[in-house]
Parts: sequence; C-alpha cells; structure tokens
Amino acid sequence: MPADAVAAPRTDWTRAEIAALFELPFTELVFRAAQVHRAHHAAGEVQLCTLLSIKTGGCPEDCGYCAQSVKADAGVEATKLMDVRAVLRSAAQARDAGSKRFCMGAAWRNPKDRDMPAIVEIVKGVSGMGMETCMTLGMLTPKQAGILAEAGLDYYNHNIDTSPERYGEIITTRTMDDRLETLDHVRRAGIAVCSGGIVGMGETRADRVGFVHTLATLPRHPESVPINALVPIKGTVLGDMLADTPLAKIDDIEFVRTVAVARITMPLSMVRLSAGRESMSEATQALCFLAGANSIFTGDRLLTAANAGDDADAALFAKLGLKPMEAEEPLRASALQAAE
Ligand code: SAM
Ligand code: DTB
Ligand code: SF4
Repeated sequence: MPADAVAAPRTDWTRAEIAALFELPFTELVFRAAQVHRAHHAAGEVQLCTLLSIKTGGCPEDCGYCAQSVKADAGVEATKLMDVRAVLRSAAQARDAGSKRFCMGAAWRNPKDRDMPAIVEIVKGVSGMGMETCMTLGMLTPKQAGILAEAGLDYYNHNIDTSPERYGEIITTRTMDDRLETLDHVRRAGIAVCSGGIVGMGETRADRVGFVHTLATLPRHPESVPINALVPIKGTVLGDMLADTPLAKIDDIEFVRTVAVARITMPLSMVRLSAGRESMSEATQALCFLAGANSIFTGDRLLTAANAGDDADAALFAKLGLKPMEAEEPLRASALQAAE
C-alpha cells in the first residue's frame, strides 16, 4: 500500500492539488481512490440509510434544484411537520427492514423554536430504537444545535451544494457563509457533520474543484459527504433548464471522478452516493463504489423524488458482491478523533 494511501487526513489541500487529481487519467484516479478506500474502510461494505421527509414543501428558500421551494411549480403539496408517532412508526419499519441510520428532512429555511420540542421527541424516539439519527432542518442557531445535541442527535446534514463562486447563481435567499456558519454551530455542539452537494447543475469542472476544496479544507472533514447527481425535476429552475438542453446532464465518468476525488481528499469520511441513482446505470454505480462511495439511501423515495428501490438495490448488491455495513466502523470514529 503506498504511503499516501494511508496518510492522515489533510485539511490544507490547495485547489491546484484537487484540480490535478481531477485531471489524472481516469483509471489511475479510480485506482488511487480505491487504495485510499481500502486503507481506511471495509471496501466490500456499504452503509444503508433510510430517508423520510418529515415536513414537505412550502419552503421559503429559492434553491434552483429543489421541488420543495415555494418558487418551484413541481406539484409538491406543502404539509405541516408530521405527527411524532407517525415518524416513529416509519422509523420502526426502517429498523425492521435492516436500516442502521434514519435521516429526516424538513423543508424549512430554519426550524422555529416552537418546533424544537417535537423534533427532540423524534430524535429521542428514533435513538431509543437503536438507530443512528440524522436530521436536515435548514439553518440552526447555536442554541438549537445545543438542543439537538442534548437530545442525542448523531448527525446533522447541511450541504454546501456547489462552489463558493457558483452558489449565488443557484440560491439567492442565503449565502455559502450562512451555510458554513451552521456547520460550525453543529460541529461545536458535538454533533457529527454530514455535508456535501450536487453535481450536474451545469457547473464547470473548476466549480467541482471548488466544491470539493471547500469541504476538504473545513477545520475538520465532515464525517459524511453526500454526493448527489442532480435529479432534474420539472417545475424547478434547474430541472426546466436541463430539460431544454439534454446534453447538459453530468457525464457519468465526470461524476465518478468527483466521487474519487472526494474519497482521496477526505479519506476517513463516509462518501454517500445520494440522489440520482435511480437514473444511473449499474455500471456507473459500480464504478462509484470502486472509487470509494460507501453509503447509499435505500427505499423507493428520497424526499420527493424517486429512488432506486430495495429490489433494485438487493439485485445490484448481489451482482457486485457488496454487503450492507453492520455499524459504523470503530476504526473510522477513533481515527477522526485522532485527526483533531
Ligand atoms: N431544507 C433543508 C436544507 O436545504 O438544508 C433540508 C432538505 S434539502 C432538500 C437537502 C439537500 O437535498 C439539499 O441541500 C440538496 O443538496 C439535496 N437536493 C434537493 N433537491 C435535489 C435534487 N433535485 N437533486 C439532487 N439533490 C437535491
Ligand atoms: C442529501 O444530500 N440528499 C438527500 C438528503 N441529503 C436529505 C436529499 C435528496 C433529495 C432529492 C430530491 C428530492 O427527493 O426532492
Ligand atoms: Fe428549502 Fe432545503 Fe429545498 Fe432549499 S433545498 S428549497 S432550503 S427544502
């Protein structure tokens, strides 16, 4: 195993170094990423996460990719926060189906303080079932992050989505700095960070470099890095734009390159092959697993969009000889501590 495959995680990556990784011959890049993956993770295992939308639609933010924004006309009905018991019933089903992590998303700019008691009850209830908990509720104050930590929340998902340069073209109702501030509150509260973004929004490779660079130079790498391929939804700004220019869809090889560069630059993190698998070939997904992706969302629905579905995933895992990850690797948790 080459020394750089087992090197401690670095947070001083330069954009030039990251650009140079993207420019490697494809097979060389994937080979290096696979070496890094094997040095730090059980490479034949993939973490299965279940996603539930606990509050759908009617979101005041204007994220150009999202069907849940009030600015979108994607036919998503706005709902209130789900009843706590209904969330817990859904979590119990996920646990019985073998899921180890339950991720809950709300279409909010930020939670209101009056929402927090129900959120706390949900976190305690799902944790009590023996599953890891993850929530994505929008921006948080330091106090709200503290309340979630106290309730026992394991992970908070808050994506930076794209490069700092491109951010303002995709979302105008908040800034990248707002996003980074919430990540800081989450980190300081002692909750593990889940942060990634979306590729295939018509960005340049330089944007993909800037996106990975922002994550890989955070004071500490996110424990989970979701890489979403844009699901182009009719009625959203980006969905409609891409429908008119079909060639704008992200090239599969460039998508795999992004996964590989995330794996090399953030060796200890879980890299999640997130949205977009439903329209991805088995071969592309296999390349992503080879390039170091080791987590997926299961089930036939993401938040509003379709997902690959359990039958398709079971068939793919059988074909590739992959196994569901039993629990988070202790090696990783202790190594992350050591890297502090
Ligand atoms: N409102 C919260 C927020 O924005 O942080 C949580 C929910 S939001 C839907 C979670 C993430 O889903 C977004 O940050 C984005 O990265 C991803 N996402 C949303 N719509 C998507 C789409 N059409 N294709 C791919 N990823 C998408
Ligand atoms: C993430 O990065 N991807 C998930 C999760 N975090 C919350 C959400 C994907 C949403 C895809 C579009 C939809 O279902 O509306
Ligand atoms: Fe709202 Fe999140 Fe969708 Fe943006 S991504 S519109 S914040 S639900």
